[in-house]
Formats: sequence, structure tokens, C-alpha cells
Amino acid sequence: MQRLKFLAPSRLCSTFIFLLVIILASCKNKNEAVSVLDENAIVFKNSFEELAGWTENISLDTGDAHSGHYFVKADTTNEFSAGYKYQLSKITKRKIKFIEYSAFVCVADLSQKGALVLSIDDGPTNLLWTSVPIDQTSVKIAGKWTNVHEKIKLPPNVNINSTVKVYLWNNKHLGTIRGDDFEVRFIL
Ligand SMILES: [Ca+2]
Repeated sequence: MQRLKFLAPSRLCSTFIFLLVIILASCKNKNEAVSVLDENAIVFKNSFEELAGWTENISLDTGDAHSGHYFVKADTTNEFSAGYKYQLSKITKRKIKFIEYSAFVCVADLSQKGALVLSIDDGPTNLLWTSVPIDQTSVKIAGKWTNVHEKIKLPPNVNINSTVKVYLWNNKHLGTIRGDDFEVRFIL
């Protein structure tokens, strides 16, 4: 604090504004990444707009996105997209009853098949694996962004050390499945 005495008023003002901008930017990012909707739901969202340059994940791409410029993809060489991965103990200490997960997806050809996967693992042990199919049952128009979603009840074997993952899977290794605006909602 002693050093502040030697800063000119204009320098102090600039320093304060700089710190305020950093704090506000930090708060903004937190709100975008996770928000507590009410006492009974916690939601995580990602539009993939702020990952460029911060990750070497090759599934990030830019172009005709659902929001902004960036999206993730699962294609012929990378069957899994970037996605959500978080341990339940870091989300809440309360009991989670349901998980709702969703994404906007887009395929160029309706013959493409894939899935939006929800996986819950405890270390190397898979406790739950489920998915929303990405095919003609869920996507009706090629080249159009379509919302796919599912709500599941957590089985009793899921514990606080379990890790939840949500990602795209191009299980046939055909074409490109694009994904944007992922959302994972925990209902308490
Ligand atoms: Ca986006």
C-alpha cells in the first residue's frame, strides 16, 4: 500500500480503471460459463466464442456457426468433438436429480449419423452412457441448425466423484457433424 503514495492521481485512476475492467471481464465470463438459475438448477453453457487461441483442440472451427463465428465439429478423422467435462463435486454438494443436456447441431447430408453423448464415469468405470441420435429422426433439414436435447434421471450409483461428459460423436466417421451452443443443466 505504501507504493500507492508515489503514484500520480492520473496514474492511480488509470490503474483502477484497468483493474475494474479485468474484474468485470472476469465476472462476465463466469456468468456465461455457469449460472445458478434458482435454488434448484445450475446450468453450464458454451457458444465456443472464447476458445480460439486458448486451446489446441482441433475440433474448434469457424464459419457458419449457430451463434457468433465458432463451433465444434466431429468429422472423419476426429470422431469426438470438444465438449463438457466436469466432476460433480465441483458443481454442487447437493443431490442432483436430473441432467438435461442439449446442443444445436448441423449436418450437410441427412444420411450422416452421429450422437450427442452424455457419459458419466467414476475413474475408469462407466456408470451411465446415453445419447441423442443425430440422424433423420432428429434432424429434418440438411444444412440447418437443429436443437437436440434429452433429460435423464441420475441412477443411484452416480456419486460426487463422478465426472460428467457431453460431446458430439461421429460414430460412422462419415462427413462432418457441427455443434454449437451446448448446454448442460443440473436439476437439484
Ligand atoms: Ca458459437
